[in-house]
Amino acid sequence: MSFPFDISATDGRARTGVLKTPRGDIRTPAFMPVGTAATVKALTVDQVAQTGADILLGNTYHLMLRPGPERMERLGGLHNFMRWDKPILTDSGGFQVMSLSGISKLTEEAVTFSSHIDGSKHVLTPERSIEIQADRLGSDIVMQLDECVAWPAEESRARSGMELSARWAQRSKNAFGTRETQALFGIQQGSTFQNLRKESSERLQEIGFDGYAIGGLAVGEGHQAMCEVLDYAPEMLPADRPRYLMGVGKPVDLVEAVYRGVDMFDCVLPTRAGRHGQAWTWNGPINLKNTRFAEDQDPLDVDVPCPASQEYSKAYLHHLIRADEILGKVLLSWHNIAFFQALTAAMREAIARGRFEEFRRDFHARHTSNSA
Ligand code: PRF
Repeated sequence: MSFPFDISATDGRARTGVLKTPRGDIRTPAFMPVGTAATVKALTVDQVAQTGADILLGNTYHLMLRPGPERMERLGGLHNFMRWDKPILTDSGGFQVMSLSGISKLTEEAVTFSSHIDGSKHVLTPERSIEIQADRLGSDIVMQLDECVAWPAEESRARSGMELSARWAQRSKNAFGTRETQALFGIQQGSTFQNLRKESSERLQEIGFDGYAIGGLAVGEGHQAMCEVLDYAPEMLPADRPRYLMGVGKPVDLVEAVYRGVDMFDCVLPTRAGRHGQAWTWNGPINLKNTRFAEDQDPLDVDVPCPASQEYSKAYLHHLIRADEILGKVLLSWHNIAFFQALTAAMREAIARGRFEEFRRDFHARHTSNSA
Protein backbone atom coordinates (compact mmCIF):
# COMPACT_ATOMS: atom_id res chain seq x y z
CA MET A 1 0.00 0.00 0.00
CA SER A 2 1.42 3.37 -1.07
CA PHE A 3 1.48 6.44 1.18
CA PRO A 4 -1.56 8.58 0.30
CA PHE A 5 -0.60 11.62 -1.80
CA ASP A 6 -3.32 14.25 -1.69
CA ILE A 7 -2.84 16.99 -4.27
CA SER A 8 -4.93 19.89 -2.97
CA ALA A 9 -4.30 22.39 -5.78
CA THR A 10 -2.61 22.69 -9.15
CA ASP A 11 -1.65 25.81 -11.07
CA GLY A 12 -0.42 25.10 -14.57
CA ARG A 13 1.87 22.12 -14.13
CA ALA A 14 2.75 23.11 -10.52
CA ARG A 15 1.11 21.11 -7.75
CA THR A 16 0.80 21.40 -3.98
CA GLY A 17 -0.33 18.70 -1.60
CA VAL A 18 0.56 16.38 1.24
CA LEU A 19 2.34 13.02 1.17
CA LYS A 20 1.06 11.18 4.24
CA THR A 21 3.45 8.83 6.04
CA PRO A 22 3.12 7.02 9.38
CA ARG A 23 5.82 9.34 10.77
CA GLY A 24 4.06 12.50 9.64
CA ASP A 25 2.90 14.59 6.70
CA ILE A 26 5.26 15.88 4.04
CA ARG A 27 3.94 19.13 2.56
CA THR A 28 4.83 19.48 -1.11
CA PRO A 29 6.65 21.11 -2.80
CA ALA A 30 9.11 19.90 -0.16
CA PHE A 31 12.79 20.58 0.41
CA MET A 32 14.68 17.85 2.28
CA PRO A 33 17.78 19.01 4.18
CA VAL A 34 20.66 16.57 3.69
CA GLY A 35 21.71 14.62 6.78
CA THR A 36 24.42 12.54 5.13
CA ALA A 37 26.24 11.15 8.17
CA ALA A 38 23.22 11.05 10.54
CA THR A 39 23.46 14.80 11.05
CA VAL A 40 22.41 17.88 9.13
CA LYS A 41 25.87 19.39 9.37
CA ALA A 42 26.26 22.04 12.11
CA LEU A 43 22.62 21.85 13.27
CA THR A 44 20.67 20.06 15.99
CA VAL A 45 17.52 18.22 14.86
CA ASP A 46 15.50 20.72 16.92
CA GLN A 47 16.91 23.61 14.91
CA VAL A 48 16.17 21.73 11.68
CA ALA A 49 12.60 21.01 12.82
CA GLN A 50 12.13 24.69 13.75
CA THR A 51 12.81 25.69 10.14
CA GLY A 52 9.70 23.76 9.09
CA ALA A 53 11.41 20.77 7.46
CA ASP A 54 9.04 17.78 7.29
CA ILE A 55 11.61 15.22 6.12
CA LEU A 56 15.38 14.69 6.01
CA LEU A 57 17.59 12.81 3.56
CA GLY A 58 20.13 10.22 4.73
CA ASN A 59 22.81 8.40 2.74
CA THR A 60 23.26 4.64 2.52
CA TYR A 61 26.82 5.07 1.24
CA HIS A 62 28.09 7.01 4.27
CA LEU A 63 26.14 5.11 6.92
CA MET A 64 27.14 1.67 5.58
CA LEU A 65 30.79 2.69 5.94
CA ARG A 66 30.35 4.39 9.31
CA PRO A 67 28.84 3.45 11.77
CA GLY A 68 27.81 0.42 9.64
CA PRO A 69 24.33 -0.96 8.92
CA GLU A 70 24.25 -3.76 11.48
CA ARG A 71 25.48 -1.47 14.28
CA MET A 72 22.88 1.08 13.21
CA GLU A 73 20.15 -1.54 13.53
CA ARG A 74 21.40 -2.51 17.03
CA LEU A 75 21.22 1.19 17.95
CA GLY A 76 17.54 1.31 17.05
CA GLY A 77 17.72 2.59 13.48
CA LEU A 78 18.54 6.00 12.02
CA HIS A 79 15.57 7.90 13.52
CA ASN A 80 16.36 6.78 17.07
CA PHE A 81 20.13 7.24 16.58
CA MET A 82 19.89 10.87 15.46
CA ARG A 83 16.74 11.77 17.46
CA TRP A 84 14.63 12.73 14.42
CA ASP A 85 11.15 11.22 14.60
CA LYS A 86 9.75 12.66 11.37
CA PRO A 87 10.16 10.96 7.98
CA ILE A 88 13.57 10.14 6.48
CA LEU A 89 14.28 9.40 2.82
CA THR A 90 17.51 7.54 2.13
CA ASP A 91 19.46 7.59 -1.11
CA SER A 92 20.54 4.19 -2.34
CA GLY A 93 24.31 4.67 -2.55
CA GLY A 94 25.15 4.34 -6.24
CA PHE A 95 25.44 8.06 -6.88
CA GLN A 96 27.67 8.65 -3.84
CA VAL A 97 29.87 5.68 -4.82
CA MET A 98 30.51 7.35 -8.17
CA SER A 99 31.17 10.80 -6.74
CA LEU A 100 33.10 9.96 -3.54
CA SER A 101 34.69 6.53 -3.44
CA GLY A 102 37.92 5.23 -4.90
CA ILE A 103 38.05 3.06 -8.02
CA SER A 104 34.67 1.50 -8.42
CA LYS A 105 33.69 -1.42 -10.62
CA LEU A 106 30.22 -1.63 -12.06
CA THR A 107 28.78 -4.94 -13.26
CA GLU A 108 25.29 -6.28 -13.90
CA GLU A 109 25.34 -7.73 -10.41
CA ALA A 110 26.73 -4.92 -8.25
CA VAL A 111 28.90 -1.87 -7.74
CA THR A 112 32.21 -2.58 -5.99
CA PHE A 113 34.10 0.31 -4.44
CA SER A 114 36.72 1.28 -1.91
CA SER A 115 35.80 3.45 1.06
CA HIS A 116 36.83 7.12 0.98
CA ILE A 117 37.51 6.75 4.72
CA ASP A 118 39.94 3.81 4.97
CA GLY A 119 40.18 2.29 1.50
CA SER A 120 38.34 -0.89 2.54
CA LYS A 121 36.48 -2.77 -0.19
CA HIS A 122 32.67 -2.92 -0.30
CA VAL A 123 30.01 -4.39 -2.57
CA LEU A 124 26.56 -2.91 -3.06
CA THR A 125 23.85 -4.81 -4.90
CA PRO A 126 20.30 -3.53 -5.42
CA GLU A 127 19.15 -6.11 -2.85
CA ARG A 128 21.74 -5.11 -0.24
CA SER A 129 20.91 -1.42 -0.70
CA ILE A 130 17.23 -2.11 -0.03
CA GLU A 131 18.09 -4.25 2.99
CA ILE A 132 20.32 -1.53 4.49
CA GLN A 133 17.81 1.25 3.88
CA ALA A 134 14.59 -0.53 4.83
CA ASP A 135 15.68 -3.06 7.46
CA ARG A 136 18.87 -1.72 9.07
CA LEU A 137 18.38 2.07 8.93
CA GLY A 138 14.58 1.94 9.01
CA SER A 139 14.11 4.55 6.28
CA ASP A 140 10.57 5.73 5.46
CA ILE A 141 11.23 6.35 1.77
CA VAL A 142 13.71 3.95 0.18
CA MET A 143 15.37 4.68 -3.18
CA GLN A 144 16.21 2.00 -5.75
CA LEU A 145 19.88 1.50 -6.63
CA ASP A 146 20.59 3.19 -9.98
CA GLU A 147 23.42 4.32 -12.22
CA CYS A 148 23.78 8.06 -12.76
CA VAL A 149 25.73 8.49 -16.00
CA ALA A 150 28.19 11.41 -16.09
CA TRP A 151 27.43 14.41 -18.31
CA PRO A 152 27.96 14.80 -21.20
CA ALA A 153 27.17 11.29 -22.42
CA GLU A 154 26.85 9.69 -25.84
CA GLU A 155 23.38 8.30 -26.38
CA SER A 156 24.65 4.70 -26.30
CA ARG A 157 26.29 5.30 -22.90
CA ALA A 158 23.19 7.06 -21.55
CA ARG A 159 21.11 4.12 -22.80
CA SER A 160 23.23 1.49 -21.06
CA GLY A 161 22.97 3.41 -17.75
CA MET A 162 19.23 3.82 -18.13
CA GLU A 163 18.76 0.12 -18.96
CA LEU A 164 20.90 -1.07 -16.06
CA SER A 165 18.92 1.27 -13.77
CA ALA A 166 15.66 -0.23 -15.09
CA ARG A 167 16.86 -3.79 -14.40
CA TRP A 168 18.03 -2.71 -10.94
CA ALA A 169 14.62 -1.08 -10.43
CA GLN A 170 12.99 -4.50 -10.87
CA ARG A 171 15.49 -6.17 -8.52
CA SER A 172 14.97 -3.38 -5.95
CA LYS A 173 11.22 -3.84 -6.13
CA ASN A 174 11.52 -7.64 -5.74
CA ALA A 175 13.76 -7.18 -2.69
CA PHE A 176 11.46 -4.56 -1.15
CA GLY A 177 8.27 -6.54 -1.71
CA THR A 178 5.19 -4.83 -0.33
CA ARG A 179 5.34 -3.02 2.98
CA GLU A 180 2.74 -1.20 5.07
CA THR A 181 4.83 1.56 6.60
CA GLN A 182 7.62 2.19 4.11
CA ALA A 183 7.65 3.40 0.49
CA LEU A 184 9.93 2.63 -2.45
CA PHE A 185 10.76 5.17 -5.18
CA GLY A 186 12.05 4.33 -8.67
CA ILE A 187 14.57 6.60 -10.44
CA GLN A 188 14.21 7.80 -14.02
CA GLN A 189 17.52 8.07 -15.90
CA GLY A 190 18.40 8.82 -19.52
CA SER A 191 20.63 11.89 -19.35
CA THR A 192 19.40 14.62 -21.72
CA PHE A 193 17.74 12.22 -24.20
CA GLN A 194 13.95 12.51 -24.34
CA ASN A 195 13.46 9.04 -25.87
CA LEU A 196 15.54 7.45 -23.10
CA ARG A 197 13.69 9.35 -20.35
CA LYS A 198 10.42 8.12 -21.89
CA GLU A 199 11.53 4.50 -22.04
CA SER A 200 12.86 4.74 -18.48
CA SER A 201 9.52 6.11 -17.21
CA GLU A 202 7.55 3.37 -18.95
CA ARG A 203 9.72 0.62 -17.54
CA LEU A 204 9.45 2.06 -14.01
CA GLN A 205 5.67 2.35 -14.26
CA GLU A 206 5.37 -1.25 -15.43
CA ILE A 207 7.17 -2.29 -12.25
CA GLY A 208 5.14 0.15 -10.15
CA PHE A 209 6.57 2.43 -7.46
CA ASP A 210 5.19 4.57 -4.63
CA GLY A 211 6.95 7.61 -6.06
CA TYR A 212 9.24 8.50 -8.93
CA ALA A 213 12.54 10.36 -8.89
CA ILE A 214 14.25 12.18 -11.73
CA GLY A 215 17.95 11.28 -11.52
CA GLY A 216 20.91 12.13 -13.69
CA LEU A 217 20.38 15.90 -13.67
CA ALA A 218 22.40 18.70 -12.03
CA VAL A 219 25.55 16.85 -13.02
CA GLY A 220 27.17 19.70 -14.97
CA GLU A 221 24.67 20.31 -17.78
CA GLY A 222 23.66 23.72 -16.38
CA HIS A 223 20.37 25.38 -15.49
CA GLN A 224 19.16 25.86 -19.08
CA ALA A 225 19.78 22.26 -20.20
CA MET A 226 18.22 20.95 -16.98
CA CYS A 227 15.10 23.04 -17.59
CA GLU A 228 14.88 21.66 -21.13
CA VAL A 229 14.77 18.11 -19.73
CA LEU A 230 12.25 19.21 -17.10
CA ASP A 231 10.04 20.55 -19.89
CA TYR A 232 9.14 16.90 -20.59
CA ALA A 233 10.52 14.55 -17.89
CA PRO A 234 8.08 15.14 -14.98
CA GLU A 235 5.02 14.72 -17.21
CA MET A 236 6.23 11.27 -18.25
CA LEU A 237 5.73 10.16 -14.64
CA PRO A 238 2.35 9.35 -13.01
CA ALA A 239 0.45 12.52 -12.07
CA ASP A 240 -0.92 10.96 -8.88
CA ARG A 241 2.44 10.05 -7.35
CA PRO A 242 5.20 12.31 -5.92
CA ARG A 243 8.00 13.37 -8.25
CA TYR A 244 11.42 13.95 -6.72
CA LEU A 245 14.27 15.78 -8.47
CA MET A 246 17.45 14.39 -6.92
CA GLY A 247 20.29 16.63 -5.73
CA VAL A 248 18.69 19.93 -6.80
CA GLY A 249 19.45 22.70 -6.27
CA LYS A 250 19.70 26.49 -6.20
CA PRO A 251 16.53 28.45 -5.39
CA VAL A 252 16.01 29.30 -9.10
CA ASP A 253 16.28 25.59 -9.96
CA LEU A 254 13.58 24.79 -7.38
CA VAL A 255 11.22 27.47 -8.69
CA GLU A 256 11.67 26.36 -12.31
CA ALA A 257 11.29 22.66 -11.44
CA VAL A 258 8.11 23.25 -9.40
CA TYR A 259 6.79 25.25 -12.36
CA ARG A 260 7.35 22.10 -14.44
CA GLY A 261 5.62 19.68 -12.03
CA VAL A 262 8.27 18.53 -9.51
CA ASP A 263 7.24 17.95 -5.85
CA MET A 264 10.37 17.10 -3.86
CA PHE A 265 14.03 18.17 -3.68
CA ASP A 266 17.20 17.63 -1.70
CA CYS A 267 20.52 19.44 -1.88
CA VAL A 268 23.64 20.05 0.21
CA LEU A 269 23.72 23.65 -1.04
CA PRO A 270 22.17 25.42 2.00
CA THR A 271 24.41 23.70 4.54
CA ARG A 272 27.57 23.55 2.41
CA ALA A 273 27.24 27.19 1.31
CA GLY A 274 26.52 28.20 4.91
CA ARG A 275 29.78 26.67 6.10
CA HIS A 276 31.57 28.74 3.47
CA GLY A 277 30.00 32.04 4.47
CA GLN A 278 27.33 32.19 1.79
CA ALA A 279 23.76 33.17 2.72
CA TRP A 280 20.78 32.73 0.38
CA THR A 281 18.09 35.38 0.71
CA TRP A 282 14.99 36.56 -1.17
CA ASN A 283 17.33 39.05 -2.87
CA GLY A 284 19.80 36.38 -3.93
CA PRO A 285 23.01 34.97 -2.46
CA ILE A 286 25.53 37.08 -0.55
CA ASN A 287 28.92 36.17 0.87
CA LEU A 288 29.36 37.34 4.44
CA LYS A 289 33.15 37.31 4.04
CA ASN A 290 32.81 40.40 1.89
CA THR A 291 34.21 43.56 3.54
CA ARG A 292 31.07 45.48 2.65
CA PHE A 293 29.32 43.69 5.52
CA ALA A 294 31.93 44.62 8.16
CA GLU A 295 29.72 47.37 9.64
CA ASP A 296 26.32 46.32 8.27
CA GLN A 297 23.99 46.22 11.26
CA ASP A 298 20.99 44.80 9.41
CA PRO A 299 19.96 41.16 9.86
CA LEU A 300 20.29 38.65 7.00
CA ASP A 301 16.65 38.55 5.92
CA VAL A 302 13.75 39.63 8.14
CA ASP A 303 11.36 37.81 5.78
CA VAL A 304 12.75 34.43 6.83
CA PRO A 305 11.15 33.21 10.09
CA CYS A 306 14.30 32.01 11.86
CA PRO A 307 16.39 33.44 14.73
CA ALA A 308 19.56 33.15 12.63
CA SER A 309 17.93 35.23 9.87
CA GLN A 310 16.42 37.94 12.06
CA GLU A 311 18.39 38.35 15.27
CA TYR A 312 22.05 38.67 14.29
CA SER A 313 23.66 41.52 12.35
CA LYS A 314 25.53 40.91 9.14
CA ALA A 315 28.49 42.64 10.78
CA TYR A 316 28.51 39.97 13.50
CA LEU A 317 28.14 37.14 10.97
CA HIS A 318 30.94 38.70 8.88
CA HIS A 319 33.16 38.71 11.95
CA LEU A 320 32.33 35.09 12.85
CA ILE A 321 33.05 33.85 9.34
CA ARG A 322 36.28 35.88 9.04
CA ALA A 323 37.43 34.51 12.41
CA ASP A 324 36.43 30.97 11.35
CA GLU A 325 34.25 30.64 14.43
CA ILE A 326 31.99 27.56 14.62
CA LEU A 327 28.96 29.73 15.40
CA GLY A 328 29.24 31.45 12.02
CA LYS A 329 28.79 28.11 10.24
CA VAL A 330 25.92 27.17 12.56
CA LEU A 331 24.01 30.42 12.04
CA LEU A 332 24.46 30.52 8.26
CA SER A 333 23.53 26.83 7.85
CA TRP A 334 20.46 27.44 10.00
CA HIS A 335 19.45 30.54 8.06
CA ASN A 336 19.96 28.84 4.68
CA ILE A 337 17.85 25.80 5.63
CA ALA A 338 15.17 28.18 6.95
CA PHE A 339 15.32 30.15 3.68
CA PHE A 340 14.83 27.00 1.59
CA GLN A 341 11.86 26.06 3.79
CA ALA A 342 10.43 29.58 3.45
CA LEU A 343 10.86 29.29 -0.32
CA THR A 344 8.95 25.97 -0.55
CA ALA A 345 6.28 27.30 1.85
CA ALA A 346 5.81 30.38 -0.35
CA MET A 347 5.52 28.17 -3.45
CA ARG A 348 2.90 25.97 -1.73
CA GLU A 349 0.89 29.05 -0.83
CA ALA A 350 1.19 30.59 -4.31
CA ILE A 351 0.01 27.36 -5.97
CA ALA A 352 -2.90 27.03 -3.51
CA ARG A 353 -3.99 30.57 -4.43
CA GLY A 354 -3.59 30.06 -8.17
CA ARG A 355 -0.83 32.69 -8.16
CA PHE A 356 2.24 30.68 -9.10
CA GLU A 357 3.02 32.58 -12.32
CA GLU A 358 2.98 35.83 -10.35
CA PHE A 359 5.14 34.32 -7.62
CA ARG A 360 7.64 33.10 -10.20
CA ARG A 361 7.84 36.52 -11.87
CA ASP A 362 8.31 38.32 -8.54
CA PHE A 363 10.90 35.77 -7.43
CA HIS A 364 13.01 36.33 -10.54
CA ALA A 365 12.67 40.12 -10.29
CA ARG A 366 13.90 40.14 -6.69
CA HIS A 367 16.42 37.31 -6.82
CA THR A 368 19.63 38.61 -8.35
CA SER A 369 22.83 36.62 -8.46
CA ASN A 370 25.26 39.56 -8.43
CA SER A 371 27.08 39.28 -5.14
CA ALA A 372 27.74 35.61 -4.37
N1 PRF B 1 20.73 9.02 -8.47
C1 PRF B 1 20.75 8.81 -7.12
N2 PRF B 1 21.03 9.83 -6.27
C2 PRF B 1 21.29 11.05 -6.78
C3 PRF B 1 21.27 11.31 -8.17
C4 PRF B 1 20.98 10.24 -9.07
O1 PRF B 1 20.94 10.37 -10.30
C5 PRF B 1 21.60 12.67 -8.31
C6 PRF B 1 21.72 13.43 -9.57
N3 PRF B 1 21.64 14.82 -9.38
C7 PRF B 1 21.78 13.19 -7.02
N4 PRF B 1 21.60 12.20 -6.13
N5 PRF B 1 20.49 7.62 -6.63
